[in-house]
Amino acid sequence: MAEQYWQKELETAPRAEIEALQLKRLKETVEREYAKVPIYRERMDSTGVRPEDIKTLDDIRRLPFTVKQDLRDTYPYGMFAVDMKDVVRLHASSGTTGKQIVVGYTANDLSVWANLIARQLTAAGIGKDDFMQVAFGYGLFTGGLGLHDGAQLVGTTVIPISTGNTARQLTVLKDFGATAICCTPSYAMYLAESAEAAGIVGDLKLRAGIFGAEPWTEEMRRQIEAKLHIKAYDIYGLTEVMGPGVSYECSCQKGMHVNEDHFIVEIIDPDTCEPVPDGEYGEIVYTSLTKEAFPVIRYRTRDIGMITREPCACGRTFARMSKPRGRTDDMLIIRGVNVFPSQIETVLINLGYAPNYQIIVDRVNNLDTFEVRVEISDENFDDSVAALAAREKKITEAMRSLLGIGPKITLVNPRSIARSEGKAKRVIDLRKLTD
Ligand code: DLL
Repeated sequence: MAEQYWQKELETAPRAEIEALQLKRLKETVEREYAKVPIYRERMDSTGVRPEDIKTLDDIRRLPFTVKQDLRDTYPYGMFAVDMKDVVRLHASSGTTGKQIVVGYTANDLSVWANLIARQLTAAGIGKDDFMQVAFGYGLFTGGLGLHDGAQLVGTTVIPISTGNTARQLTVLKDFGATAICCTPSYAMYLAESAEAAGIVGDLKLRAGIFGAEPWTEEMRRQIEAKLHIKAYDIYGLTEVMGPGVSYECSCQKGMHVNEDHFIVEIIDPDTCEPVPDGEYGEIVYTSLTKEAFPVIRYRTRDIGMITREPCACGRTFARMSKPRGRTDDMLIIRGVNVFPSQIETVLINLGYAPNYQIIVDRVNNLDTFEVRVEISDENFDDSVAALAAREKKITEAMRSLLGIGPKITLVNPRSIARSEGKAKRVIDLRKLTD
């Protein structure tokens, strides 16, 4: 029965109850980690904090942060808190920003994870009657198996297609009658364009999509929803903290509910590491409260977002996290101006372009150059050179008024920007090669 994954009493509990549960679990987790993970014990000893010093939730601030480098330094199993014989599965990050990291799960961890995905699917109205196409990558990436286990738990008919082969994805979507799909939002956009081109959108039974694993804007959500005639839900997570399902959207689509019975979220100023008030942007930090094999204390995600603890119209009282605006390491500093790819995307979609773009930054004679390549649609393909130049100018000006800096815009042919089956690569920063 799907209803069992809607834990009304817990998910709508008064904040004081949620926080009491968090404090109890925080104390347990800190004790366990102090006893079992040398790096946590050494850090706590060196700052003079002991597990018994955690008396209130605010005392979390006394605990040291964990960063990705710690996971690399202890690679592969140095931060595991259980004996390897109790670890039943491993996953790993893609390693695109350096050496890969590996994380593990006990049977109980997998069960908690599947339950949290089931909670999310239930909130999105996905259950027994649904056919869910899991087009996230399987294997070491957490997306495929993470969504798979939760979808199976709520009793959907799971279609474990994994990534790639767009023609086959479309055939399966249509012939197997998928009612829900999960993948990256950029791949959803590509599937939508391909379904339009094949003229099969009207034959699809899709009604919901679960998308995440990369930043995407509200504008992009609306485009995907309109093209595929579905409701698109955001899901957030990261390998180090669990995988997908750390937070998720309900049908209000007003931020992602953090699964606060299993995680504590904090927002900090990335420079000073001081807490940032609710409603203000900062770096998102997560502490796991129940994970056995790979617990984390104050993990700095490098994602930029904000949280609110105001109750949601759905009745849930778990804190909500904004869509991450990007990562601290995605933020481009161009001629001294901070630029997030999501800002570029917003301007493009508001001007009627599809979110198919690439940002190219370089340094020539010590000056940053800033170019955005934007795909035109088939309808605009025949525009005259003068009309295209006018379009480019209009985009440059719109970006200048938002960012304070105007990129060179180059309109490129339809479908000429490479599509990704997983996370989209939006930025090419050539300065990193020349620095
Ligand atoms: O991307 C886990 C995942 C799989 C999440 C499927 C959602 C769906 P990693 O490969 O470790 O794990 O990448 C984690 O991706 O720190 C964010 O920068 C980004 N990210 C994940 N979800 C979202 C989202 C998976 N909904 C990194 N919006 C995170 C924006 C996201 N960025």
